[in-house]
Amino acid sequence: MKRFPAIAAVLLASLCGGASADGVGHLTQRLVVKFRDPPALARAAAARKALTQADDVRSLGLRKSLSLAWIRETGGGAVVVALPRPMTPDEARQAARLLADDPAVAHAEPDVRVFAMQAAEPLFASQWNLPGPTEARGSVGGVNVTTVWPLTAGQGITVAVIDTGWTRHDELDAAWLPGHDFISLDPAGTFDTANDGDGRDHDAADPGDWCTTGGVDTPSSWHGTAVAGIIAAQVNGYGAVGVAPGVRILPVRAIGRCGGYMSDVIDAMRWAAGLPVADAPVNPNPARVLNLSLGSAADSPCSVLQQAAVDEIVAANVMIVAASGNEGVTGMGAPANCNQVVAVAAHTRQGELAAYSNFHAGITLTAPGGTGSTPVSAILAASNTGVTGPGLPEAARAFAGTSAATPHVAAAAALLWSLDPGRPLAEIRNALTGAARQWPPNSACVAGAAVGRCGTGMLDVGGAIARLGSQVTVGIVAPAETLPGNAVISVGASARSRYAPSQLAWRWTQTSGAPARLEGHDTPTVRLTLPPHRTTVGLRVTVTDPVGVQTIDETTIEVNNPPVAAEVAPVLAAPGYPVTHTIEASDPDGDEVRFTLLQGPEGMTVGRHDGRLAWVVDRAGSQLARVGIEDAFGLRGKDVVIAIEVAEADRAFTASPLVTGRSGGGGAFGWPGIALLGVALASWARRRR
Ligand SMILES: [Ca+2]
Ligand SMILES: [Ca+2]
Ligand SMILES: [Ca+2]
Ligand SMILES: [Ca+2]
Repeated sequence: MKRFPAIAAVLLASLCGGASADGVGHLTQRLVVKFRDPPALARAAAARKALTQADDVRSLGLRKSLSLAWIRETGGGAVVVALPRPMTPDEARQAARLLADDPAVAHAEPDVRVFAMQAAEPLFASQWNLPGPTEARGSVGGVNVTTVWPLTAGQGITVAVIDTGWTRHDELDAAWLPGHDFISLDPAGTFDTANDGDGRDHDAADPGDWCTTGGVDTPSSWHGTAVAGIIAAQVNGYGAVGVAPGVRILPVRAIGRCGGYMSDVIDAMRWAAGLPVADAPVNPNPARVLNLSLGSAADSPCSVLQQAAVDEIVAANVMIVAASGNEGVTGMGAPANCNQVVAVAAHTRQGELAAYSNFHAGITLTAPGGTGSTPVSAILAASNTGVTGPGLPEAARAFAGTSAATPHVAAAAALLWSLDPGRPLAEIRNALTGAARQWPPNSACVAGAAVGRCGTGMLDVGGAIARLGSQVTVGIVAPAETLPGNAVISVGASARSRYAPSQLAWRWTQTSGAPARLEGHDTPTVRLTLPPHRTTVGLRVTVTDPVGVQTIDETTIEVNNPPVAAEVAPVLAAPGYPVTHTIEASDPDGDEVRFTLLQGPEGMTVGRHDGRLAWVVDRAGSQLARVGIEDAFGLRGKDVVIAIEVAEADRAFTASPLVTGRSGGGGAFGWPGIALLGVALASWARRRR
């Protein structure tokens, strides 16, 4: 058995003080509520709008027996609302659901607290291993986890660190669970390896693992503390931050002075996963992920007993993540070389395979192990000042090796599981391997001795979360009815995502039709000034979440102006004579106008395409005709109503013999200069019979 020593050296200034772990950090006292706004409100003056919204919020609160107060309007036209007290994420979600049930509410969700870890953690700026390569201060080798934190920090998941045990540390005291010490007696009946004066016991505290070989002392490594720190260093305004600062750490001690025994490691693994171990009590906090930053020599195989334990643990849906080893050779010891173990090799800040890292066809992926002894190239990890026994907690030390790479992967698995604890191990593993980024072209993994022996790529936590399936769905709420040209409308979309709407990137674009004017194209609600004439405006919204998962929705808005008829003067007629009258109507879009007779004297017809009314007048008196007009696309205009005055037969007229008329100004017989029938015509008509 051989322990991987931490390549630790430069002591960072011990950063004292700082806040304690922020136990109420995830509470929120706010919701974001989107009302089904009457459109008029959108155009109301700001002050009036605020009053109206405040009233809406108050009455909503009364309806739901929840004291609510208006805070402000969001860019997207939603309203930020204060709750009566701080609520846990679950409570806030329940409150949001309650409000969303109200008919006046289109959407409601908790205003999730977002943490600026960069600002809070003094050493964050040196943690090149955490941001993604395209982020500010990002490095080629970064694991791209900072974008994941607004979503989850790993809450609810336990990671077992099977290592040298725990030490008291401000970064970890809130994360440590009660573990177990599995280091048994040495063959001679001594406690040289255990170094705590006894064999297996319930206390996994790390008494120091200094090792004397050939008369030379290697100082204690505080290896378990460092590995746990890489996973779970807290957001507490002190020191650094871990990959998954919300997870709990189960410290299981299996490595002591100068190493440990594989039999102890196997028992520690079984116990950590919740499987029975003969001389240990049942583990009340089984881990979902086992971190093994340890292993046997690169040429030693996975033993039968070890593989059996691995199989049993994996069958329990627990992931085992193990280091490939630091011998810089082609090969890999146990447990990394056991089937079904996630084997991790180390890459550098630049994405090179680290010179010390073992590489092998069985490697699953690489993660930042760093190099050297300064934070510029190594990984910052929690430590202790003690040279032999424990001294004072030390904020962080530079740490490098496959021991540093492995906990990045274990923490990433915990983050993925925290979002969906029911996921089978294979899906979590596939997400991690599938999303791994390619190494740069000069890496030995791409062009060198290690081709095909570095796994699928470099760990990318954000990508892995995206791989687990797009969680963004978006639906546009657009008016279904046809709208007139130049209308100003708002089109909204609501997104369902693990992220709050304010954390999503919105982009509205027009995909077809005559150009409309878009305002607020990067908010959930876009304001459109429609083009003047008939067209179909294609509209697309693209929503991107912080890890790059993107989804779109599209809609079309029909713009069409109805035909308009000229004003129609009363039509004068005389009984017994054929009459025609043409309705003048036009369409602002230049569309053909179609006419339909809706109501009129018996026998009246209207030309479908020319609007020509024709009928034979049968009796005197006032009558009414109603003609519907629509354009070629079926858009109806205002009905044309025609008053018909039929005079007595013997009444004298002085007019043209033609009994025709045109409504509106274009006709020859416009009202009041109307002269429709004449005596001459009447006589002529009678003669023809
Ligand atoms: Ca002991
Ligand atoms: Ca002990
Ligand atoms: Ca910290
Ligand atoms: Ca039209």
